[in-house]
Amino acid sequence: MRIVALAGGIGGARFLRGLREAIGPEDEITVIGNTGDDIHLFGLKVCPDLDTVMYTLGGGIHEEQGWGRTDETWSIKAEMKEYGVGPEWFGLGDRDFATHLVRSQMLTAGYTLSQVTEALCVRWKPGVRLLPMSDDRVETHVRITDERGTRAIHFQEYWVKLHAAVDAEAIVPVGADTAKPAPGVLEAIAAADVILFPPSNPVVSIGTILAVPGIRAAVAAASAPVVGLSPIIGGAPVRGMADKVLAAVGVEATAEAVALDYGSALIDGWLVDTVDEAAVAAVEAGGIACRAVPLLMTDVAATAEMARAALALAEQVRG
Ligand code: FO1
Repeated sequence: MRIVALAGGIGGARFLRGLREAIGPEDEITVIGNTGDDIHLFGLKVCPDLDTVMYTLGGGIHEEQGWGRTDETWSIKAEMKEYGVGPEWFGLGDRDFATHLVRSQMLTAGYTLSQVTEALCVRWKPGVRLLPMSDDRVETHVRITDERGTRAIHFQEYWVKLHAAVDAEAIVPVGADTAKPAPGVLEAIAAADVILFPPSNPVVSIGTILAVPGIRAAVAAASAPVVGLSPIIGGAPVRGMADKVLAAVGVEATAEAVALDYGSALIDGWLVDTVDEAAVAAVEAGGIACRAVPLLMTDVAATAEMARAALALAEQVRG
């Protein structure tokens, strides 16, 4: 079975670890990773979501934090601070710096982001084929209004520095409109037996991937069933601040609203948590098959169970 998953950072990566556990040896997973969170810092290209997937599946992730490297040290950052060079609010550790040096060196030498990602994965062996959504530069910006007025800031500044404490007025994946899907992305979608939307952020992760021209249409036209898992449980994001960015696009932070916003033209099935069982009828009324199952990724075994439920629902909607 050929499984394609669209993934953001921490939630997506943890789900993929369960999915990898749930499948058989003959099954293969292609991950289309969000690169809208990418940022250029310290002269380096940082790809938080690709790295979070790669480190999580490759065993190098800082488990509690969910991003960055395990057993990290912070000498480079401290040295940069001595030079007065920031930003201080973004945590790039020494081990992580090495990844970014390799990536940036290869990009400068003319390799594409897809080629660089493949090269980095030679070390990490994530057990999936990890593709960036695009080799072109896309960076999500957030429009806010604060004491300094109305302005657009990079998503990482909004998320990490401001902790999404200010209302997001608009979310713009800058560059997405002219970006092309990376090599292999549309082919993987067309050849898939199942397409999964992990419990990633529907706006700034899955939404950004779908904003790359051609990807949304390819998913909608795919012969494979498309099944998503709700990142919202009991009216709140399981982690992160998805409610803030959902508000910016006028979608309520409920399991049902997120499903209906994707819509039956895009997804065939949707899993909600058991606490949201009451949402099942409304989702099904919107033409999307829906089941309520436990959706808390408490450990790999529980996450694998979620993945099995998603694959089972895909089988059911396939008919
Ligand atoms: N998240 C934070 O909350 N604080 C950080 O300082 C931070 C640094 C960071 C460095 C590398 C990386 O790959 C991820 C990092 N993240 C950090 C996570 C990241 O900001 C977001 O969680 C994702 O972009 C959203 O998916």
